Amino acid sequence: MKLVFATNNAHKLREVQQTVGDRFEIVSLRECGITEDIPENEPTLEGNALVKARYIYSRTGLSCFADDTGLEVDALGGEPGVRSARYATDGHDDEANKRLLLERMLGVENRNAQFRTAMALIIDGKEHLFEGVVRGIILTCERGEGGFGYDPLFAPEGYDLSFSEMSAEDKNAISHRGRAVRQLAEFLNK
Ligand code: ITT
Repeated sequence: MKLVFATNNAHKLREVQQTVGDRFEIVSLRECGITEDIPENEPTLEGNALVKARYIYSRTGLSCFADDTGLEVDALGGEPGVRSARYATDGHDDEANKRLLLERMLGVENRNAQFRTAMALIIDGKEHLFEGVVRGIILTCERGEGGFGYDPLFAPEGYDLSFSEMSAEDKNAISHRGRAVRQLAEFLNK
């Protein structure tokens, strides 16, 4: 089964393909000829995921899904949350985002946080929402080389490793996106 995933983020594509296995062929935006940026201006992760999925469905008529992910830090009242990609600048500057997060967390004792993914699926014209959450802590400095985004600064609960220090398989097994995608795959397999 062919499914469009509304992203061009190669890391996300790899993670999702790995999670759903061979039964589903995941197609990126670029592969279906969509090159423009899809606006992500909604106030919630769910809103952004739905807007992206609706956009792709109206453009292609193909079954599709979209995610929006945020890092929600308890001591920052859930920030950067839906603004995670644009935390430090309007662009999409991972290095600046991580720097700003470390700055805001300087001297903060409560380092609890979570990654949350909202995933919207449109199939046969019907909309479905899934959510995946992983709790953890914000580290005091970057650790590891793998992954992407905020991964070097996040250690999942019960592990003494950052997401960047884990293998892709181990991250997928417990991550926000892994959890949301497995729910989506279970739904499609029914
Ligand atoms: P698309 O919108 O093209 O899918 P994106 O990288 O903008 O790609 P999001 O809007 O979902 O993806 O991500 C919001 C921010 O959170 C952005 O800074 C990402 O780098 C970061 N992020 C998303 N998933 C992550 C993960 O699994 N680990 C670490 N950071 C992540």
